Amino acid sequence: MERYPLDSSRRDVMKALGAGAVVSGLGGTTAAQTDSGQTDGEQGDTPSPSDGTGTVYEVETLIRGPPTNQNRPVDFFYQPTGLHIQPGDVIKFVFTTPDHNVVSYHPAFGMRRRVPTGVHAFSSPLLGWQPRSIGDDQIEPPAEMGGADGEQQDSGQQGEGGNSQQGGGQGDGQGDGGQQNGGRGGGGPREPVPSTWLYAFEMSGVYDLLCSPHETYGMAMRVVVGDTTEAPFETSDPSALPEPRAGPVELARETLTDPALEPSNIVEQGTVAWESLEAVSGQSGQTQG
Ligand SMILES: [Cu+2]
Repeated sequence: MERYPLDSSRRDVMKALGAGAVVSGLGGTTAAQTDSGQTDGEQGDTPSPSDGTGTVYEVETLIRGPPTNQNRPVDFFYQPTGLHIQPGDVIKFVFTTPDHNVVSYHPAFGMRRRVPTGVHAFSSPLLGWQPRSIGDDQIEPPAEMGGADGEQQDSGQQGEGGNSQQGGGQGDGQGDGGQQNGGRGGGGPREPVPSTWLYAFEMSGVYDLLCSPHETYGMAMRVVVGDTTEAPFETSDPSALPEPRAGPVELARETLTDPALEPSNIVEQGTVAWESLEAVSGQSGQTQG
């Protein structure tokens, strides 16, 4: 897990706020509060990485084949899939592979609440790369997705987002955030520049997050903020979850009830990698549909 010194985290937050869409996506609990909050007036007391004064953690959106479950074309996942942070810390979502988002399980979205009571609904825009990964005239999904570690770079789809279908929120969210990550070379084929999105977790508790396009493929994650490992919702028994319609649906149920994502285990481990999930490592043989 990468950590950033406080100064750099402040810069990131400011940058994201400048992008505009982030503000509207954040609702009440904004990164701005983190930025304006604890950092000033604390001279002389250098914050340590774990004291919750705005430490920035990175979570990547990844795609990797072959799939660890036959009911998905490839694995779509957040890395890490479980993360323990402190109140006031920020997660910087880096869209290393494109076309994902970050959404809270919240009644406002028609789902049963899986974030602490009092937390407003929040969602990132659908984010990805500049240039876009999928041509606007493409109909079928890519035959081969992933090869996770940046291999998409030579897929040759430089799509030239010229007359794009919808600017919408997506356009706003991109831009700024990503530029720091990728060298904008001159000349040759343009390399994808991942977008980034930040969210500050102010309230202690267990947060379940999903990617709307890939929830059915299991793309979900859990953040434990502070030392509250008691979740008011089911975390370990798929059969005790509410109606799938209220979420989590399909393979996200498997992800979020995996023993590796038990809140107490996340707190103990600090970070839980996708590969640590039983459903992924195959220990439990859950891969037959
Ligand atoms: Cu996704």
